[in-house]
Parts: sequence; C-alpha cells; structure tokens
Amino acid sequence: MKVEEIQTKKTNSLSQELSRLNLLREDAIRLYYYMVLTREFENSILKLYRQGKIIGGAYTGNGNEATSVGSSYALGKTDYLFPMHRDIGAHFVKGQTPYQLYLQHLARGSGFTRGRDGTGHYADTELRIYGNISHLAAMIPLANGVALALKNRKEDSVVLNYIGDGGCNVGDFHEALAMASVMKLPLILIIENNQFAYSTPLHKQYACENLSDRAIGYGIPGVTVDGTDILQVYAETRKAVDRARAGDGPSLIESVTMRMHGHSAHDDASYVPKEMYEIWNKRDPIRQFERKLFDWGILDEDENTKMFEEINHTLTTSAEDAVKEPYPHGSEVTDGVFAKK
Ligand SMILES: Cc1ncc(C[n+]2csc(CCOP(=O)(O)OP(=O)(O)O)c2C)c(N)n1
Repeated sequence: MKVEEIQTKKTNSLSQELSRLNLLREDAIRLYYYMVLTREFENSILKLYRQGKIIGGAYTGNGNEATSVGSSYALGKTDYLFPMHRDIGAHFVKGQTPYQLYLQHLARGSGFTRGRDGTGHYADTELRIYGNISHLAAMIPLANGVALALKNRKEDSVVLNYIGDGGCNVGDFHEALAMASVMKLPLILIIENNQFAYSTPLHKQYACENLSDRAIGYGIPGVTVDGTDILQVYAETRKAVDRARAGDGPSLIESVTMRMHGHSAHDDASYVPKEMYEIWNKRDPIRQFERKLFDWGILDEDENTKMFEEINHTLTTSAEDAVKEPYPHGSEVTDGVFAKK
C-alpha cells in the first residue's frame, strides 16, 4: 500500500469514528490528555503518600481512566457530577485543577474540606461536583434528589453518578433505581465493574452474567461497555445523557475494566492473580488510545513526549506549592460543624 493510501485510510477511519460521535480532533486529544493527567496525578499522589505527606487514604483509578474521563466528557457545564473514589479523571474534566486537588489530598486549610478530609469526600458546588460519600451506594439517593429537583424546576441538566461492582449490591442502589425509573429522573448511573471490591472477586458478588441486565428489572436501558475503550464509554454515556435531557429518564451503564492497583495505597493486592494483570495490562486504556491517535496521525511521538513533560511539570510545581500551604489552625476545628449565632 502506498503512503498516500495509508494516509487516506487513516483519515477515513478517524473522521468516520469521530464524526459518528460528533467529536473533533481536538476532542480526541483532550480525552487523551485528561487520561494521562489523571494517571500521572494519581502516581504523584502515591508518591506523596509514601513520603508521609498524605495522611489519609490514597486511592487510584489506574485502569479506570477511560471510564471516568470518557463518561464525564459527555456532560455539559450545567450538569451535575457525583463521582466515586476511582473518578479523579471526571474531576479534571469538570474543571478542577491539580493544585486544588493536591490541597485537598494534603488536607491543607485551603482545600475543599479545609483539612477535615484527605481524600475525595467533598463538594465543589461551583462546578456542580458532589462527591463522594464513603458509605457505598448512599450517593445514589442523593443524586436522585438533585435529579428530582432538576425535573421539578424544569431544568434540562442531568446527573451522572458512579458506583462499583461491590457497591451496586447495597440496597440503596435498588431503591434509588426503582425511584429514578418510575419518576423518569435525569440520572445516568455507571457501574464501574473493575473485577474486585476490595479483595472480593466478581464471582463472589453476583451470579448474573452482566450487571447491566439489572436495568431490565427497572424498565430502563442497560448496556455493558468496554471500560478500557474511551470512545465506547463516551458514546454510550452521550446516548444516556441525551435521553435524560430529553426527559426520558435514567440509564444504567456497566463499564468493564480492571482495578490495576490495590484498593488503596496500603493494599498490595496480593489476592489478585498475576495473570489478570498481564491480560488487562495489554488493554491499558491510555496505551490503547495512544496507539489509535498515532495510527490516525493525530499525535506523534514528539507531541506525546511534550504532553507528558508539560503535565509532569504542572503537577510538580502544583504539588510543591500545595505542600507549602498551612494546615488548618486548631482554633478552627469546629468551624462548619456548629451554626454560628
Ligand atoms: C456500605 C459500605 N460497606 C463497606 C464499605 C467499605 N468499603 C469501601 S470501598 C469498598 C470496596 C468497594 O468496591 P467496589 O464498589 O467494587 O468499588 P472499587 O473500590 O472496586 O472501585 C469497601 C468494601 C463502605 N465504604 N460502605
């Protein structure tokens, strides 16, 4: 095949795939950028944890980046995000900066929770991010509440919420979906099926084939997507967002991926069979999309290296600046707890 033919072929497959999704080349680069930013940020969080600078838990969504970035990319500015502990990518897509997230994880006084929490249990009302509640599945009824308010006010914003393969076995999941479906609430619920709930493998959690089949019981659409393929995740979330915005009610999406690290930094995940990592490593969401962008001629080696360097420079300086910020003063400990007279 001649070079020109290869070029044409690449351009065709690129334009076909992106135009089918109503995405531009810049969107493809942005999707990739957010996934790389997420992974590099979380790697730096693990380093800070090992240096003793982060004293709470340190969770990563390694392997989950296409799920968090691809799904949240389908949201508009006025939409609401209820993220879980594997969804830092969605925070970035929504507009939070590494500096803000370092302040939060380092429990600094100027962080979102003003030093009360060292992980992701905070809201950013300006960006409409409400996450996350530690008690698994307890967020879904709250996401329903926001969705109900939107419906009552006749606003066309939607709510995107995530839950794990473990968390979706908690009663709240079923109660909330039953309510959302009969009330046709603008909710998109993504089950991040990443093979383990802490150390519990899937076969000890449920006996059905697909978790998305649970949607049948609520009379709503349910779909299973390859959670390592960012364009697939985006496409299905987009459909669900459009449906919710049109007033047609909730959707359930099961995104199948793998939790490539332990539950949290303290967990060596020795219970995970090595072969599973080998298999899923070959399906790494970032490497997969990187190859596509190279093949399509959207990104080359030099641009890629530059992107990594720029991201890491931003992360290093943001972390250094955040570390210099003070912890909250002891005298403020009850601020925000008791109403002031
Ligand atoms: C109701 C409840 N039970 C147990 C826990 C402790 N816990 C926190 S995360 C977690 C595992 C969650 O697994 P999964 O929902 O599959 O999400 P993943 O961490 O794998 O992304 C457990 C058991 C909790 N926070 N809430």
